[in-house]
Amino acid sequence: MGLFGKIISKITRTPNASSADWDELEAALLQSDIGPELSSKVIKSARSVKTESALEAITITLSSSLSDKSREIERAESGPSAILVVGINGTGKTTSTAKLAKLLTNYDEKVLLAAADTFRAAAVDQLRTWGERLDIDVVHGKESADPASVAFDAAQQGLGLGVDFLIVDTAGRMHTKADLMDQLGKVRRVVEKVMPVTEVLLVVDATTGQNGLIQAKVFAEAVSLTGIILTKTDGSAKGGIALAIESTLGVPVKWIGTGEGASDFAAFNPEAYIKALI
Ligand SMILES: Nc1nc2c(ncn2[C@@H]2O[C@H](COP(=O)(O)OP(=O)(O)OP(=O)(O)O)[C@@H](O)[C@H]2O)c(=O)[nH]1
Ligand SMILES: [Mg+2]
Repeated sequence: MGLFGKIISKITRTPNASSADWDELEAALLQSDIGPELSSKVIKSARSVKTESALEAITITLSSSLSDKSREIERAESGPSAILVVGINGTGKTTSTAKLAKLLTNYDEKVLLAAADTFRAAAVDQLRTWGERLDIDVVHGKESADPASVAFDAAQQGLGLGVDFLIVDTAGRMHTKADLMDQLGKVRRVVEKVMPVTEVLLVVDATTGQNGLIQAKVFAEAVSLTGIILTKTDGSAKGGIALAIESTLGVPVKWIGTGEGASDFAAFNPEAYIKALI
């Protein structure tokens, strides 16, 4: 049974659910990280119908809060497309970059990776190790090079090589640091001189709960996000953050990370997700 399953089935079996029952449901909703706004919307819709229909009302409210944007990968009509992978520190950007590259190569797409996290030498090595493991080329620059210049070089090389996708791994940055957020805009602009940036993916760690929504809001303002990769869904996270982000910002969750391995990655399935929640 999902997170709210127990309390929902109690309510649907009781003709006159008590206010304590509704409070219990609201607490369960809040604990799932879907956020206070959506929680009260769900309670309102469930209370507006007969209790035996509460489950249906909740399912409808949750489903209609999902983004209606496509969850498919966006690509250029012809020629290569660039994907920027962004987010705060340690959310799983580099790992997700590798996982996405693997997924695309499984579909016979030609992929090139750019190590635009130039803050730490270890970051470049991490992506290069993935590249070797997956047999995918990685473009990198000198230590502490300008990330935009590495991304630009990679885009030019990608164009020359005739790749389908260039995936740019960027450094973790605090969403509160304006200069670092501006740097992302610059990375985007220089890549766009060479090829269209069709995806800007924000990597959100599911275990950070409601903070993920704040991150998404700030990143969405700085660089227009096209999708979310929700990582560490194999951990203790309740996962409601996916709904909180989708209902607030309309940015779709496109993939989820389910572990540390290259194949621990899946397309986000909204129906299965709602079912698991309730
Ligand atoms: N369990 C689990 N671990 C993950 C997942 N995705 C990433 N990780 C782990 O999270 C840690 C951080 O991953 P990175 O890919 O280095 O994160 P990052 O965002 O690139 O980090 P910085 O570049 O330092 O900002 C690593 O130990 C990964 O193995 C996931 O879906 N599930
Ligand atoms: Mg990284």
